[in-house]
Amino acid sequence: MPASPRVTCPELGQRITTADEAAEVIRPGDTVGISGFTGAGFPKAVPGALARRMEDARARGEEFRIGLWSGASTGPEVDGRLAEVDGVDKRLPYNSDPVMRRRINAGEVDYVDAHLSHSAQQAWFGFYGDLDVAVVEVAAILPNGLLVPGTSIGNNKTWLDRAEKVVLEVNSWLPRELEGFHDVYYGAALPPHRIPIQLTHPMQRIGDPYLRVDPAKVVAVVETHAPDRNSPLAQPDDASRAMADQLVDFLRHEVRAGRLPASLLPLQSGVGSTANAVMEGLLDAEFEGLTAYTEVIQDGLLDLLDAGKLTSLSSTAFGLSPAGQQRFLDNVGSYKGRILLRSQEISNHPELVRRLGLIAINGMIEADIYGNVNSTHVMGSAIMNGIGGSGDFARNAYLNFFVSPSLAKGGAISSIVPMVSHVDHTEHDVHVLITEQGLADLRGLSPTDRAERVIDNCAHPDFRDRLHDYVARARRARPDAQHTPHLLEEALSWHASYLRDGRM
Ligand code: 0RQ
Repeated sequence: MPASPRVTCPELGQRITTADEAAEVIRPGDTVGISGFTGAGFPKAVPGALARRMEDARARGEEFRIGLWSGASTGPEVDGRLAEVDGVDKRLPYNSDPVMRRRINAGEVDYVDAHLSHSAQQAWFGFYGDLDVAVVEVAAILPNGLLVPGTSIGNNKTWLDRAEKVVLEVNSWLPRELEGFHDVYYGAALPPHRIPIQLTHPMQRIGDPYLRVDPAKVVAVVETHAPDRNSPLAQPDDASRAMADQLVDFLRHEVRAGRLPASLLPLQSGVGSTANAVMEGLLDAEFEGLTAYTEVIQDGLLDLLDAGKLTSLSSTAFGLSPAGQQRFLDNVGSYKGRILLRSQEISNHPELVRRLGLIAINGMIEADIYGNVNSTHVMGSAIMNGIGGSGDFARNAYLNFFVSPSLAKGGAISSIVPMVSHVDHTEHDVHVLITEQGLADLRGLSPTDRAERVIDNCAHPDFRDRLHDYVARARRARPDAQHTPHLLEEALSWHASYLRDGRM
């Protein structure tokens, strides 16, 4: 008799234990690699048990902090809870939890904000040091010890391979039908032994449906029954609808010009309400037979799939609202064969993004008049989330878009500035900027032509004159430096003035 319907491997069935006992495996100073990507597939029980141990240690006057690695963002039960008890000294490669964000911005947690496609390989290269424990959520353990992954794969393969000890959480809330939704690539090698990744279509299978683990490393198996915690998405507003319209019109224009096929190219859509609304804009458009090669499945993509506009979609994780999650769970069988989850080193792989020729659509905090984009830092210093996959996709896409309302903070500040306060995507990488005001196609333009177009098409009218005046004065100031004219002191004081005026 198996120990549990979800744990049918006799050897691993013997390691079933409680979350509290499993958490004992983690020692102060350890580095722990957990599953989880955009609120999907994070371990539900062991992090809470670990946080309780940390609190007990603190009550005894002892320090108990760990290094925490994940796929991307997790849920409040992980990042929020561990940050509450001040249990993390180093976090990588992505966070969007507000409590963890506060600790990072207070200088209490070291945050390594890395490209999501880099995290697995850099762990393999040894850039981050050793991994002591992996805590990975799965949907089931098969009789032969293979693992049925859950609602995200993220870095799970790498953490399972690299960690000295492994704790598995088997979550019976996850539909058992998830078996068959995954493609885990096991062909990766380190330079100089790398070979091309033979993927030429978004839905092509190049790996196994299962994760592998050395059973000798599995020190505990914990059974849970708990939902993913995905956040509700803001309803599309007039601004996001206007941005969606801009995007759809532009795609139409590109098809007419013969630069895109009628069914477009595989779509990648970033996180956030704006990026989601833009996807929803495709629902009413004429494009059919769409595909997606992305890292997060937000509701907008599920809508396109349900409407038959999108034929299939490859990702590394779900990132659905509670309503979207319920829709997926209610119809899970109908999505099999149309949704494929991969490791994030494959979903975000530069080689594959370039080969497939993606259309990448991501949110931004601000852009400057020359086309540099800041996706991560508010006023140059405070981290919002992280670069995530935006660099993996944008830099290598066939065509990339960055979208944002033209104003932020209730209209007090402009998202189009003379010089971004932090650069994530350089002017060399950025193709098209979209705000509710309009769209600036920057392809093939010199910096000064870009400046005119960004100001006229994307900046809010309240800021246009000021930005034009900036460029004109910068041009006059340095006749010998006309390529990318700037007034350096003034460029920097643009943001400083927001802080001085108390607008931020
Ligand atoms: O902060 O809630 O404290 O007011 O930034 O802004 O308008 O809600 O926008 O949800 O679309 O997110 C870039 C953050 C946009 C997101 C970003 C403040 C604003 C608010 C959020 P408050 P909105 P969205 C693949 C792709 C990087 C990762 C990525 C992101 C908050 O898209 O994290 O692309 N991208 N990954 O007030 C000051 C400005 C501002 C500003 C916005 N100009 N100045 N604050 N804000 N503009 C997915 C993954 O990688 C997992």
